[in-house]
Amino acid sequence: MFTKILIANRGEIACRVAATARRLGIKTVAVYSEADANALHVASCDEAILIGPAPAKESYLCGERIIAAARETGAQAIHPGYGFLSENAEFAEACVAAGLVFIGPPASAMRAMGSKSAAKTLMEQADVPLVPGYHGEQQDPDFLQAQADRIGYPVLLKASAGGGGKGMRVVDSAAQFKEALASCKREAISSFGNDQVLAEKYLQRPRHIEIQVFADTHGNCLYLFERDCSVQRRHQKVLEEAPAPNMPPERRAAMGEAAVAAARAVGYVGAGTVEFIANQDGSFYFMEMNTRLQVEHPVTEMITGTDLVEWQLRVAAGEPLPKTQEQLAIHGHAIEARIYAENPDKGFLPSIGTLRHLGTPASVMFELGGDAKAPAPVRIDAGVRAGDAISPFYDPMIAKLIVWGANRQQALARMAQALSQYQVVGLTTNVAFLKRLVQSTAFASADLDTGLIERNHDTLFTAAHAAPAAALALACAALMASEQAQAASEGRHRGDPWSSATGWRLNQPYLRALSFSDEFDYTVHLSYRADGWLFSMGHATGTEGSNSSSGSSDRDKDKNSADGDAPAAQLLHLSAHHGDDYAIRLGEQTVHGVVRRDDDVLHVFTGGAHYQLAYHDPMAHAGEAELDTGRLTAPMPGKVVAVLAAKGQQVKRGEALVIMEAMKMEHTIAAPHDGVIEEVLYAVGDQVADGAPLLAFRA
Ligand code: MV4
Repeated sequence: MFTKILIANRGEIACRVAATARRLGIKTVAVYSEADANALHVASCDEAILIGPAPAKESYLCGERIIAAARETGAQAIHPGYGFLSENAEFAEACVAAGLVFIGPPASAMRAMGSKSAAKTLMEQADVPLVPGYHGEQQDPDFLQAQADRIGYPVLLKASAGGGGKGMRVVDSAAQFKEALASCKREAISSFGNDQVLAEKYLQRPRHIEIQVFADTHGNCLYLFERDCSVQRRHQKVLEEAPAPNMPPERRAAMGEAAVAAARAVGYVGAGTVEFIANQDGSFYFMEMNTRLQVEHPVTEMITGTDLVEWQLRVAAGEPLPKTQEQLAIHGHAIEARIYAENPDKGFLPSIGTLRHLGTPASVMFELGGDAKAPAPVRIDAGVRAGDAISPFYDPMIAKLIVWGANRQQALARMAQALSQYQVVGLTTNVAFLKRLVQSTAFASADLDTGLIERNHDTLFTAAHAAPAAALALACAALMASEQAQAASEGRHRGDPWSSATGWRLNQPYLRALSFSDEFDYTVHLSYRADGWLFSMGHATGTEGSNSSSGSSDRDKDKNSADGDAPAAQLLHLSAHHGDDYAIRLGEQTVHGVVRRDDDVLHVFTGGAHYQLAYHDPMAHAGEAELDTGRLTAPMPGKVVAVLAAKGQQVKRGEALVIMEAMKMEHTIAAPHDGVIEEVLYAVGDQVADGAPLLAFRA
């Protein structure tokens, strides 16, 4: 076995490989770009070598620098992870030429699977089932049209050198063929520099089922069953699971044996995946082979109790496969969700920025040694931690969340629960989208095919909902707690309306209006009581499009109201809090949640949902404008909603005195400097004209 390996990758897969190496007592060398100097994968390895600037072309794709780093550090082998150089035959050869072991298949096997049409010819000879079609050299348009007519429409044209869905055209009828062929060839030449195409029968609702295979250098080759990766969007996998739902044992064996035949046909060694597309009736056809360890390998590890990176290292070191086909069995069900920094409501646009806060369900990094009988229910493979940035240079994946259950139903429930416990502040993520997806009828009932997301678009991409009272109450509780803590630390007691230790000394109820917004505007009124706060919420009002708050009609208000009619006031009581964890009572409800403040935004995680409530702090804004002028007048015509000061009271500079509501916004009038209130000129509920003096104040 090796004593030191270099990991030619970054992010979660570099950390994943390092974890197994560490367990096996193998030293690790990380390589990193300038953007990754403080990355988790660098910290996960024993040594680290800087290989270049942030762009992957100048660092992670720079084979020469990586090989030099391996030689410099005395590493004996290079693990390429996935992506980057993992399927680059020249790099694999260069490693060998430099006296290093490439932890992956021989270059010849990568090349044999590199061209779609050449691979199909090999597969045909090995009796691996192929979609009815034509994958030969002849490219004359009339000849290809005759082939398409023979196959029968709809026909799918694919660029021979393509992959990942690029350079594909569906042809519905003979009349459309020539035009589609020309367009497919144009895309093929511009994307891959090669305009050869192949034609196949187009399958209407296919499933993507792939088989994990493993081969060693002693002539052994086996399969570790299948993964169903049908849930994709634009050829990006979103959810992966193992085993495939509704797979009869005979078909599993037939697909496994076909995959092993495919691997043997190209002299495969190491971890590989043979992709099939399957019809709903179960018939399956070879698509392509991925000559690397795949992103979704953990679901296979969980159901088979194996560590596939350990297998890769053993095979690369010349050892035989650790198990035989007969020793492998499926135990339970595993599902993986890819957690991405992206915005599902904006076409899955990557979200770049810093992970300000990361809360995760209890989990392990991966199965140590692999106890097949008792896998951890939740595994997280992550390459970033709180404080790290998601940069525009690399894939914006935050983590892979993998759950195991005794059966699919249990795995599904655990996935929904784990997603509910995944809390990210600082970046937009697909967590809520994933949760809707795993809870959708289509996914829950295993009605899987590659069109699942598009077909269920309306339920998966839902219109924004107004935050419930409980979320706003948590936000208020957090604000109160933090203001109180701040007052206590500053030794302020008097004149601090939030210091409930002293309570409000006057004979009038102490009222405060707080405003928040997300896609909606919220106003919460709190009035101080000995046993808590009386909490009442106005209507939530939409702020977008036809729900614009300015001029919104009563009908609009009803439509967007959080709870129908404005709910009656309820007693809000902060029961306990530990850090960001809050327990409150709101009326009869007991509510628990996490509230993280990120500048002006309160992130409230409760009931499995994430609310991002911008808090419009009156002290931060309204007060400032008044400070200079010293005016204590109404900034515009409106209504007094709170009077926070009383005649004769001494107040400090910046202290809120009166809150007005005008144009659906709250305006706080604050003390321009320390002084005494001589007279309060208006009461709660009074209408005030623009410019009217509100208080008489003496410095
Ligand atoms: C197909 C197909 C239907 N019929 N071939 C897309 C990427 C490439 N690897 C193969 N792909 C497909 N080939 C025939 N004859 C449908 C797809 C396809 C697909 C396949 C797997 C996973 C997701 C997909 C999404 C759209 C289309």
